[in-house]
Amino acid sequence: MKREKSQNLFNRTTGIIPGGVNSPVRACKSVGEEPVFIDYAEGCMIYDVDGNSFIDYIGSWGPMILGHRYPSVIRALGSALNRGTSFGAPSDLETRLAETVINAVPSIEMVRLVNSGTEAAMSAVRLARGYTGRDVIVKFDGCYHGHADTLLVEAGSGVATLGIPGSPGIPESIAQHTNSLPFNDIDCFKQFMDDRGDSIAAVIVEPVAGNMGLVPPVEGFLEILRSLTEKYGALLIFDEVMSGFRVAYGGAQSLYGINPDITCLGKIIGGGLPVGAYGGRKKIMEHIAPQGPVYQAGTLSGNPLAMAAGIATLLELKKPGFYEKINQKAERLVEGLKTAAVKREVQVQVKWVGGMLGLFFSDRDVKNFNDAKNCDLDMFAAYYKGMLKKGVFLAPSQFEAIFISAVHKSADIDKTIKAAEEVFEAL
Ligand code: KE4
Repeated sequence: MKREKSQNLFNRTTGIIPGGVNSPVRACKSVGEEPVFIDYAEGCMIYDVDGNSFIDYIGSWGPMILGHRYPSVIRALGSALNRGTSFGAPSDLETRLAETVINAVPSIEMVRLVNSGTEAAMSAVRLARGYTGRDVIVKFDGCYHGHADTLLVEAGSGVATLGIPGSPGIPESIAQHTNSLPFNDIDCFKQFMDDRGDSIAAVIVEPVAGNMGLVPPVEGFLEILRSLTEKYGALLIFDEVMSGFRVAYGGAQSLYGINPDITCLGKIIGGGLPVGAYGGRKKIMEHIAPQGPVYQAGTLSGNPLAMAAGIATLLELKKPGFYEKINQKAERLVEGLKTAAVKREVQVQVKWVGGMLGLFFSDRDVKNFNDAKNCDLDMFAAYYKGMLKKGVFLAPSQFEAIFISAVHKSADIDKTIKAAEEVFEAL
C-alpha cells in the first residue's frame, strides 16, 4: 500500500499540529499506525492522497449515515451557500432543524443548537446543576461525553485509547464532583443512589455505549437509571450524540422506551458539518439564557450551512424503511464477521445496535469498560492493520464503534467479510 504522500504530510504536520492531528484518536497510535491523509470521499468510499481507496466504516465517527457527498445534502449546502455562510442572527434554517429534532425525539420539547457534542454535553450538565441547585454528577466508566473538564473522568474514546485516566489540567475541585460508576452494573448504581441520590444533579449516560467499543445496555440498566433519578430528584441525561438518529429515527430512547430529562445530540444532525444540540422538557430548557439564568452561547451556533446539511440529512432518514435497510446491512456484516471468525477459529464478540457495531477479540462477553480493556488489544491492532491493507477503513481503536451507511452495498459488505476472514486466518 503506497503511503509516501501521507507520510510526507504527516511529517510536515506533526511539526505544527500536536500529534499531527486535530483529534487524538485520528493519530492511530493505539494500533501502531500512522494516519493516512484523505483526498476525497464519495458514497461509502474514501480515497487517500496516495490514491488508495477504502470502504469507509468510520463515516466521520458517525455523521455520514448517508455516506459521503449524498446528492440532496450537497444540493442543500449549495443553496445555503448562495444565501451566506454565517449571520450571527437567527435564520429559518435553525427553526426548521429544531422543529425536526423536536418532532423526532420523544423527550425533547425545546432544544438549543450548538457546535459540537462536547458543547452539548457540557451545557446539559450545567443546565442540570443550575436547575437542581446540586453540584454532583454521575457518569459511567468508558462512556465519553466530549472533553469538558467535568466529564473527562474515566472517559472512553480517545482518552481510553491513549490509556490516560482523565487529563492533566483538570482541577481536583472540579473532578471531585464527578463520580464514574461501572456501566451496566445495576446493583452498584442502586447502592450509590441510595447512599447519595439526594445530592446528585444528574446522571449522564450513553444509552448505547459507543466509546468503549460498542456495548449495549443490559436488561434493566436504563430503567433503573430512570427510576432512581426520578426518586431522588436528579436529572437523567442521555448522551445520544452518537446513537441519536443512528440506532433509530428517535434515537436509543425511542428504541428502549425510556424518556430522559435532557438529550444531547450531534454528528448526524449536522450531516457532516459542525453541530451539537441539547434539549428536553420545556420546564427544564426554559432555564437556559436568555429565557432563564443558565448561560450558554456560541458564535456559530445554528450555523446556516450546518443547519442546511442537517435538515437535508434528517429528511432522508425519515423516509419509510430507512432504518430497516440499515439494520439489514448491519446484521449481514455482523453475521459474516462471526462466521468468518468461527471458520478461522478466532474468538470474537461482535455487538451491534442499529447501524453501529463493535468487534472485540475475546472469548467472553463484553458488558463494561473493564471487559473491553481486557480484550486482546494487540490482536485488534493486527486486525486493524490487516483490514486497512485490504481496503477497509475501520476505527483505529478498540474503544470506538464502526458505522454502516445507507450507501454500503451488499458487495461492499461481502468484500469486508472476505477481508476479515483472510485477516483472521493470518492472526
Ligand atoms: P464532539 O465534541 O466530538 O462533537 O462530540 C463529543 C462526543 C460526545 N458524546 C458522545 C457519545 C461522543 O461519541 C462524542 C464524540 N465521539 C468521538 C468518537 N468516539 C469523536 C471522535 C473524536 O474524538 O475524534
